[in-house]
Amino acid sequence: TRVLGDVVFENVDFGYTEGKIVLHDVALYAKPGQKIAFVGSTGAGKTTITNLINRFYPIMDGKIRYDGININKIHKSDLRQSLGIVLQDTHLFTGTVAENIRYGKLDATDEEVIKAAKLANADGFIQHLPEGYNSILTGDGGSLSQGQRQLLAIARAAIANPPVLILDEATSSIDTRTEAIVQQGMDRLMEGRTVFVIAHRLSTVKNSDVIMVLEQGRIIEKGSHNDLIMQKGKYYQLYTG
Ligand code: TTP
Ligand code: MG
Repeated sequence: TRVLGDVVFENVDFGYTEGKIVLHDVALYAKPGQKIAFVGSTGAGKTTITNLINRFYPIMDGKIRYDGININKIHKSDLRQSLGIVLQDTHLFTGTVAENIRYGKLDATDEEVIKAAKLANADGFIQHLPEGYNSILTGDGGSLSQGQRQLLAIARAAIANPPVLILDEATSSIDTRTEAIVQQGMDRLMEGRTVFVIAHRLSTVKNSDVIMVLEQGRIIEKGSHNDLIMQKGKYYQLYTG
């Protein structure tokens, strides 16, 4: 059974090693379909929170629940099916474009592969490759641009159709036209899912339902863009910076 996408953290404490706590008393409530953005300086704990949503590590104190169920009681395969991840650097393997997309759902049909690629805005560039969907990519995807690799990552996440999505936005600059294409694919991917995004683009942050500002492992502010601007705290400083 897949989760619906209701995710809760209650008073979560966590450290990678005994005696060094990196997240303190983190509380978080995401309703199905909500978009939650994490912002904060380097080392604040953004990636660590997404690691815990993935249950990559056991927490030290507190509770994490999916649809009210303790994360530790959810079957590993159910959790894996419920979560999609799009990271800054997509791992592509040596194989065809179709195989690289199908990695998100191994039994997907050709039609599903094309549908996911279209949703991701990847279909256009794929059609222009010499062998289309059968073109062979090398392991590092070296023959593709960074933007094209991102579009394949979006297609790969879309084909799995997960209720919960974790995004780590790229910081590196791609040209404006490509960025708009990637953004449109991302927007379509996020539609109807609970999304946790480590946000670097201001447009993403502004459009999130809840923005969580992290500092040294603590959530120091949370609210909508307008709430936080009115509050004139850390977010306001970052935004007007
Ligand atoms: P992160 O969670 O990696 O901080 P961040 O994602 O906010 O930073 P960045 O913007 O640079 O990506 O780190 C929080 C703390 O945890 C920091 O002290 C480093 C430490 N840490 C580990 O010890 N092991 C790990 O695997 C990770 C990811 C972080
Ligand atoms: Mg990080």
